[in-house]
Amino acid sequence: MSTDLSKLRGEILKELSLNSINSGIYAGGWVKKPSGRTVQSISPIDGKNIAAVMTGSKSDYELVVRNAERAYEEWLKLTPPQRGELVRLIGNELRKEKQSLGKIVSLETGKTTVEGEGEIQEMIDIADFAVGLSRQLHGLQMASERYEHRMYEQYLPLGVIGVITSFNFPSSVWSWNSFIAAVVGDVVIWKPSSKAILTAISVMKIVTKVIRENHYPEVFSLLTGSGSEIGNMMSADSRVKLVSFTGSVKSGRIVSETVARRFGKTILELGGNNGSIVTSKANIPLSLKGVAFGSMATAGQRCTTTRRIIVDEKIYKEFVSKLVGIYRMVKVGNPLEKGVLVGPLIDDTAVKNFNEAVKRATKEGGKVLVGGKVATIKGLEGGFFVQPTIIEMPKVTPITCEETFAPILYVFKYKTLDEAIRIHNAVPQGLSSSIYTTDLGEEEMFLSAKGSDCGLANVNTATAGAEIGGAFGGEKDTGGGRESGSDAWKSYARRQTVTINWGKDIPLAQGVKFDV
Ligand code: UN1
Repeated sequence: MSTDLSKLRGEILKELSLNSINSGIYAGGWVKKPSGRTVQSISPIDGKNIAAVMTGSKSDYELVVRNAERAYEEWLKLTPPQRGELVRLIGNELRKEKQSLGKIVSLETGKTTVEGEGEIQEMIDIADFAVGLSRQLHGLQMASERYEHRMYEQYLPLGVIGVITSFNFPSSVWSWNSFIAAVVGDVVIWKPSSKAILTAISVMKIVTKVIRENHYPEVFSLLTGSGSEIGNMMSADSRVKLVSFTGSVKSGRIVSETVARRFGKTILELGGNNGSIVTSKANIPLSLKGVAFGSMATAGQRCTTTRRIIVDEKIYKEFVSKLVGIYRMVKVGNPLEKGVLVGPLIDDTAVKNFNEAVKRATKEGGKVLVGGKVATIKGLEGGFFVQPTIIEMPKVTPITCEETFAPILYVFKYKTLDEAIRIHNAVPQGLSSSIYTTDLGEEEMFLSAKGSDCGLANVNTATAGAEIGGAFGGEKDTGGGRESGSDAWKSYARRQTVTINWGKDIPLAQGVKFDV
């Protein structure tokens, strides 16, 4: 792939059939003149425009919802395995387009080439998972206490659902929700982040081509626009049965309250503030690699990024100094270049937040061990680069309880595992966690009810980098939602308990008699 950005821009736009101005609304077809603002997609690598998108507002919203409702009627005529067949065809097409889509992800979000392609691989993986699932939407059968009665539960589709995604996983999180929801029988309206809008359009072009060529109902729609405007409309609209939201705790709270007022359903994937405990029994080289990946991959902009490590005082000096060494060596720069592991932050606001967090941590008693400053990359002066940063903290302070979307790692020292777990669980968020140890007792303690309070708990691997096969999500301020694998599909369905009397009388439960 070319690392020359101006050349790459032209290549990508051509490969993905993007124009210099694109429609950001798809409702059974691309809407020619959406009624909202035109926004520029900017590459964080050099701060220059890639292409523009005409986004939607209220009138487009109505069009999209009505189209989705019509598509739902058609979708219900297909069986789950037939719906799975569409997802299979989409997965096949994504395999062919993995590189070109990966490039737009890298250009638009600043991910390294392998991470950009990894994003698309995650879509392919969840497509395969959803296809299998389309033949396994199992319910339970219960033993009835009534004679000649049968009881079971079935999972029925919800209808129209809304999926609001963030810039950092700009297409895979959509697919986690949408492919699973689609096989269950739902239809999906996608509100992507305005910071990764071309990725969403490119994905939709591929997905809708498969739909049209194979004559399936238009079950996927795209609705770009302002987060607060479109997000609020979706959250307040009882036609949208479920809103799956990935984003900040602050916005998630508004979505949650608005949807709850109308008794709708939500799946919330909000902030993470993930910690790793490194014990004196850890395999040090393995732990160093795990922490380095967890804290610096995607320039610290994953919900699952390792933001805190809690290290046993017995190995603290050795471990931290080795980690600082790794941080010094890691190459920051153009994420499309070979050997670069840390690309830019998403925009200048993210850089401001980074600077602010470093300043606050220092004020709260922290000592910067490495990094702490904005990075200037030759030839990419307009890009949003910062130095990967380690800050030693004397205790848990307000800034270490916040999620700053940047490569800042706070380091704490502990004496006992109980203390380590206390520090670990002291933050409001509860997404991912890990422990590095070879000691069975330490590992089991971490995984016990007295251990990690997060939705994801890992042993000898990073907080980041989850596979699609598990249910993904977190506790506390992270919002409690579960997406992706395991039985997370149940969130996209309504459960119905069915009782069938196939006898000739009406025996009543609990021995009640009602003879008329
Ligand atoms: C996110 O940051 O919202 O576990 C999702 C990971 C990725 C997904 C992160 N597979 O790091």
